[in-house]
Amino acid sequence: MTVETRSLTDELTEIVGAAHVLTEQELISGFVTDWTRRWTGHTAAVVRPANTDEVSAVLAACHRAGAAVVPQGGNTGLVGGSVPMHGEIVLSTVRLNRIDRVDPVGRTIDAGAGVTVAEAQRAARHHGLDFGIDLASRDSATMGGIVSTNAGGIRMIKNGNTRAQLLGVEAVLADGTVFTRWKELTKDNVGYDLPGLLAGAEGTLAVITRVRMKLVVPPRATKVALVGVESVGGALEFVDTLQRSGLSLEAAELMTRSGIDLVQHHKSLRAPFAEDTPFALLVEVSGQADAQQLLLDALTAGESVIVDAAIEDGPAHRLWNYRESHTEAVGAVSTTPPVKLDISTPLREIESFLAELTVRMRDAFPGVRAICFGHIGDGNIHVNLLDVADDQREAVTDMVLRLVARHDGSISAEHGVGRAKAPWIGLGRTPVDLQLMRSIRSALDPAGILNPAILPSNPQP
Ligand code: 2HG
Ligand code: ZN
Repeated sequence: MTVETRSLTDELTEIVGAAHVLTEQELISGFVTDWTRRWTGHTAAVVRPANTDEVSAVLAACHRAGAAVVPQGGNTGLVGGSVPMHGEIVLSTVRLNRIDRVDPVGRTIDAGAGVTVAEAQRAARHHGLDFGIDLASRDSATMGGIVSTNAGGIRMIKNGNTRAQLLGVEAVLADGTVFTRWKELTKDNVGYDLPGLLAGAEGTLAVITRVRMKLVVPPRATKVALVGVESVGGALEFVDTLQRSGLSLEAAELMTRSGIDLVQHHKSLRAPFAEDTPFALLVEVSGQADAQQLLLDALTAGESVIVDAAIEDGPAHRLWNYRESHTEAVGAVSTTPPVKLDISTPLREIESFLAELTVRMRDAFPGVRAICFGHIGDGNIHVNLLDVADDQREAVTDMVLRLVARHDGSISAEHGVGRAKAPWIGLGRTPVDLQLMRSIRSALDPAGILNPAILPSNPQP
């Protein structure tokens, strides 16, 4: 440890207390490795401030010392955006875990950045409402984390992304200045949308400490159908049929036979269908009292593309389990940390993208297994590549992301850029766009101490 680091650690200890500056290896190991175990960094200290004032003092101290800082929520990110790869101080939001208020009239929730998505959901449900974002990592993912990555999740098709839920934000700039825009207005056009700018900034512009988010009225009842289809085109056709049927589409998720097989074995589940189909679509719908009938009508109308279907009343955990266990099963089964490429394409391109991907993978990387699944209604596919040798990671990522770009897609749909995609950011944004991002960044953090290794650093064309 250097002399400067030691004195910074002392200063941080004065601010948050000795119990909340972690320096010992066994205490910090969970903060320096990401969920996928692909990214492991190192740090002199993990700091856990209890409130905004402490976050401000911590950042001011780091700023004075010229020490870089990586903010971290539940550490469930999948692009290595919240691990200290270059020895940055880790600022954990775990203690910013208070829900200050749920307003059932204005339908808003005020929550600390470290409140988990599941806690926000529970608080909202207590008032007959719900939080509009849901994702498999709900028990660990935090409000600050989902805002910072602008997470999408399984309800995005109904409620929009995290940015769309965000009304107000309290955040601390790199030098310790506290920025607050704390309105509960859905219409408020006074100048730039700064909360919206912080959403998706991946902790590079400020550390979010509190958020005011919209809540939604939940559907009174839902039906879930797991539908076996022959093709991606068939799945999209059925989604379209549902959207035109008078039902409200709550979720639309695509899986492949190989993904379902993997989950089935990993979780010891029964096969969902009597007959094997190359793709499965999980849909959740809500509607009036006749939702069951409308769903059956839609399934009948979709007969030409549907091979088999199972229907259950929501929440239908049994059916959702096939979809929600994909990440865990992939992580457990792959012999190497999976290469996780969260991408999106226009709906018209999904089928050709996946077909081309299959052929290219087979030809160029025969030992690599590709498991693709995701939020098909949003054009968002999670390309998970298993058993990728270390010396193949870059080449396979490059191949997939270039293919995405050729299909008019985005190299990051909902997980962020992080470290995993940083070298390819030029595939998604023009040089002028990147320059504007850099200007914004240096306006807010001229010394470049907030998560300096990401967004937008050194793109390769
Ligand atoms: C999901 O949709 C998450 O389940 C994780 O975004 C996706 O593991 C993944 O690639
Ligand atoms: Zn997802």
